[in-house]
Formats: sequence, structure tokens, C-alpha cells
Amino acid sequence: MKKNWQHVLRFLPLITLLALLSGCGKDGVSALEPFGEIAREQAKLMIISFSIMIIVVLVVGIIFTYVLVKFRKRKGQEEYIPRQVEGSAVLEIIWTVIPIILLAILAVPTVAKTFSTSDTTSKSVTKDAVVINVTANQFWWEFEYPDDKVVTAEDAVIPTGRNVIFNITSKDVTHSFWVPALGGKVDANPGQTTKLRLKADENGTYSGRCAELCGASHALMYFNVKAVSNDDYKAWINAMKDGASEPTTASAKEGQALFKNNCMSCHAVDSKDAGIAPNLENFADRKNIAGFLDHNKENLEKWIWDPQAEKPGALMPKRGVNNNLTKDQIKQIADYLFTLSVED
Ligand code: HEC
Ligand SMILES: [Cu+2]
Repeated sequence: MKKNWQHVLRFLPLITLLALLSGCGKDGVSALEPFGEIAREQAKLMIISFSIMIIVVLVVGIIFTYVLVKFRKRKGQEEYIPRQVEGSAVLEIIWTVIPIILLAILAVPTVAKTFSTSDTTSKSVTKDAVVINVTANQFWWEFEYPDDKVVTAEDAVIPTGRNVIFNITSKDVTHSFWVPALGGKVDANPGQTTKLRLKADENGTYSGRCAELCGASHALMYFNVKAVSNDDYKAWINAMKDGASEPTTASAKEGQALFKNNCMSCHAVDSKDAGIAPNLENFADRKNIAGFLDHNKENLEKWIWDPQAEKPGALMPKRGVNNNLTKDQIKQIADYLFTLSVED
């Protein structure tokens, strides 16, 4: 007979898996830790279905254990076959009706909430709503505010407590727009516009993810949603319209000239322009570089030197590695990009 600890070993993979999974959903990136109306409704639905599931598993488990014990083969007992039952109207009705009741309990809130949370057109929803057009690209996100003709990338700014309607599409392959703490998720398909409504309860920065395998750097296709007060939101829109401040130091001025020659074919620094690369008008205000790197000059220089080394498959040429730009020039460009701010 095996020793007791050998049996315990069999549970090792399960224990490891539980330990790993318990690390998921930290830093407010959990659909079960909602910070907005939509996410809260969705979390409730998950909890209802999970509760029903637990009840079913418990009841079946108890009956199963009871039967195992009650009808086990006892000591000294010869071959024993229990009484054979064939067809029982009562039993069959019971196990047909119970699932129907459970599914009905599940269906009523699910159908209702599916319609109410995906409502992006009724008056009560659009009345105070902000519209943002989202374009997913390998491997970055563009956000356009059509009512104000403002474009930004990677970090969307939204007003807290107001409905935000995202019109989502893709320039290349299928991506998926997901902000776990606020709700979601919705596919971004090329040639099609999908809609998602979100609302944040509190000011804060909520992390977003691409949730559809879309290429080499799918797992790094992060973005942020910054919820700010309504006044700050309006101030931000106006500041974006006014444009970024001009560089003042000699190094940043050099950087600006280099940027014009080497980078402006793809990147705009005027928030009016959408493009084939992230708009950088408020680059200095972003939480991350390229959606995921810590926002500091060292990382920015590394990024410009060799983007693919940081983000495999990124569609930005290696200016540094290919010797078009020296390390000093890249430093100057980094100095310049860190002046691109619309915040005070
Ligand atoms: C061929 C077009 C192209 C050129 C030229 C180009 N880039 Fe990019 N750049 C991109 C693309 C595409 C991305 C998005 C990559 C990603 O995140 O997957 C990007 C991303 C970036 C980012 C991160 C943006 C953010 O919002 O965090 C910075 C910073 C940047 N580029 C700076 C530069 C600089 C500086 C130059 C000139 C030396 C340059 N780029 C030249 C296409 C280009
Ligand atoms: Cu993606």
C-alpha cells in the first residue's frame, strides 16, 4: 500500500494551479472586483451562475457519496447486485424539472442584464454620454473623440460617472477591447464597428487588455483608461485642442528637429491627426510607454533604439540599432518626447 504522503503528492498539480491562479486579478485587473456599473452587473451574473453551479455540485456530490457508502460491498458479502430499477416517472420528472428551474433562474437576470448593459442607443444612455472611437492596431490602441476632434493613443481619458460609448474597430486583425474593472469585453473586427458602454464609479486608472490572440505581442497589448472628474475631463479636452507645450531646453529642441526628420512620417504630435502610429501629443502624460513599459527616459531610449527587443513584432523601425541615430540623438529625442504634455 502507498504511504499517505504519496497520495498527497497527487494533489500537487492542483495545489500549484490554485496557488498560481490566486495571483491573478491583482492591481484592480479583475472582473470580480468591479469599479463601474457595467462590470458590477456582469460580476453579479458570474456570481449567480457560480452559486447555482456550487449548489448543483454539492447536491450531486452528497448523493454520490451517500450511494457509494450505502451500497458498498460489505465484508463477507458474495457477489451483490442491487435491485434493478428500469424507468421511474417520478425520478425522470425530478431531474428534468430541477434543471429547467435552475436555467430559468439563470436566464431571467442574464437576458435582462445582457440587454441593459449592452444598451448604447436609448435616450437615457446617450443623454450625457461621451463617444470614443477606438481603433485597435497590432499592437496598440488609438482613441478618437469625434465630438471634439481630438486623437490620442494608449491611454483613454474618460469622465467619471458618465456613460462612455466606445465604437470599436480594427485596422488589421481581430483584437478584443477589455477593461476588466469597468466591464467588457468586445471584439475589434476590421471593417466593422462594435459598441461597448462603460462607466467608472471613481477617479482612477484602470488597466485594459487585448483579449484576442492577435500576433506576437498580443500579451503586451495593454492600454489604460484614466477616469477623471468631469471638470478635469473638459480641461483635458481643451488642453488637447490647444496642443502640447513647445520644448525649451537645447537638448529637447535638437530632439524636436530629429523627431521631425525621423519619426513624423508615422507619428503625429498634433491631437487632430489619427495615423499609422500612436499620436504623441500627450506622450509625457501617459502611464506607460507602448502600453506596458514603465514610463521613464531609460525605457524610452531603449524603445527607440530597438522597439522589437521590447515588443516583438512592433511595427516601428529600429532607428538606433540600424545606426540611423546615435545614442546621443536618441537621448535628445527622449528629452523632447518628455516635454509633450498637456497637463500643468
Ligand atoms: C514606420 C512608422 C514609424 C516610425 C518611422 C516611427 N514609429 Fe514610433 N511607433 C510606430 C508604431 C506602429 C508604434 C506602436 C508600436 C506598438 O506599440 O506596437 C510606435 C510606438 C512608439 C512609441 C510608444 C508610443 C506610446 O504611446 O507609448 C514611441 C514613444 C515612439 N513610437 C517613438 C518614435 C520615435 C522617437 C521615432 C523616430 C525616431 C519613431 N517612433 C518612428 C511606428 C513608427
Ligand atoms: Cu490585440
